[in-house]
Amino acid sequence: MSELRHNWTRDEIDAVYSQPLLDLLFEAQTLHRQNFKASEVQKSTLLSIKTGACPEDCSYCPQSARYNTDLETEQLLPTEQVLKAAQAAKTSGSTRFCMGAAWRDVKDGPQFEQVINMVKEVSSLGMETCCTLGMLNEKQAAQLKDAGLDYYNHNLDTSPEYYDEIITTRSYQDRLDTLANVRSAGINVCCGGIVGLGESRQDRIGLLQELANQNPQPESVPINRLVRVEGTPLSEQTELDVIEWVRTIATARIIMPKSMVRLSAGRKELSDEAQALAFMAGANSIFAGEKLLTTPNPEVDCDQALFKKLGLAEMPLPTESA
Ligand code: SAM
Ligand code: DTB
Ligand code: SF4
Repeated sequence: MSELRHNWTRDEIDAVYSQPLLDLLFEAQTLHRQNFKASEVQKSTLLSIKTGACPEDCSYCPQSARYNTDLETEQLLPTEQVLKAAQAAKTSGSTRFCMGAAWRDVKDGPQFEQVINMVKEVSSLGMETCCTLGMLNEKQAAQLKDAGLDYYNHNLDTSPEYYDEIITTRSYQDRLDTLANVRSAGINVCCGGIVGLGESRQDRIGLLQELANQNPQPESVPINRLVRVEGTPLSEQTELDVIEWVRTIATARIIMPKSMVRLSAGRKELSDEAQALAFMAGANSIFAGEKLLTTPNPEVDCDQALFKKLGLAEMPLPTESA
C-alpha cells in the first residue's frame, strides 16, 4: 500500500490530474478500494447556526454583508433548535453534524460559550461534531476539543496565487495559522476548497498541492463547486466543466488516499450520472439534507433514490463498524 507523501510538486500533480480520464479514474478507484469500502458514502448534515452579516469579502459568499443577496440574517440560534436539527439529521442517517457561523473569527464571550454547549449536547446524541466558525486561536481550539469537537472545517478555498482575487480581508497565512491551531488541539481537520471560481487548472492543482502537503493531511477534504448566488461578485461566473471537477476529485483521492473526499456545495445542479462519476473517482462523503448553509441541496428523497440506484450504502460511524 502506498505511503502518504507530503512533498508533491505541481508537475507531479499535473501529471496525475491531466492523464487520460479513464486512466485517472482507474488509478483513483484502485487507491479508493485499497483504503475504503468502495460503495460506502458518509453523510454529514450542515446547519447555519448564525447566518449572514459577515464582515469578510469572500466573493463567492452570500453571507458577506458587503453584497446584496436578499439573505435573511439570523442571530446565533438557540441551543434547543440546534439540537432538534441534529436529532433529525441523525434520524435521516447522517453521522456528522456540522455547525457553521458567518463569523470572521471566534470572539471569546457568551456566544462562544453557547457554541461550546451546543458541541457538548450534539456530541452526547452520539453524532460526530464539526464546527466552522472562521479563524480560531489556540486556546479556543483547545476549548472546543474539551467540549468534544471531532472536526473543524476551515478551507483554503483556492491556490495561493489566485486567493487574492477572491478574498482580501484575510490572508492565506491566516488560514494556515487557524489550521495549525486546530491540529495542535488534536481536532481532526476538514479542509478543502471551491472550484469554479474562474481559476485555472493550475490553480486547482495548486490547491490540491497545499492540501496534500500538509502533514498530517486533512482527514476530510470538501470539494465545493461554486453555487452562484445573485448579488455576489461571482454570480455570473461560467460554470466549471463537470469533467474538470471529476479530475479534481480523482486527483484528491490519489494524492490523499486515506482522507474522506466530500462532494460538498453544488450537487443540486449535477445529474445522477455526474455524481456517479465523482463516486467512481473516489468521493466518499456528501452533505445530506435539503439545505447547505443558506443555499439548496438535493432533497433527502432524491439522495435516497440516488443511493439505491447506484447501490451505495451509508457509511457507519467508525465505532459501529469496528
Ligand atoms: N465563515 C466561516 C469561514 O469562512 O471559514 C465558515 C463558513 S463558510 C460559508 C465555509 C465555506 O463554505 C467557505 O470556506 C467556502 O469554501 C464554502 N462556500 C461558501 N459559499 C459558497 C458558495 N457560494 N459556493 C460554494 N462554496 C461556498
Ligand atoms: C464546506 O466546505 N462547504 C460547506 C461547509 N464546508 C461549511 C458550506 C457550503 C456553503 C455553500 C453556500 C451556502 O449554502 O451558503
Ligand atoms: Fe464570511 Fe465565511 Fe462567507 Fe467568508 S465564507 S463571507 S468568512 S461566512
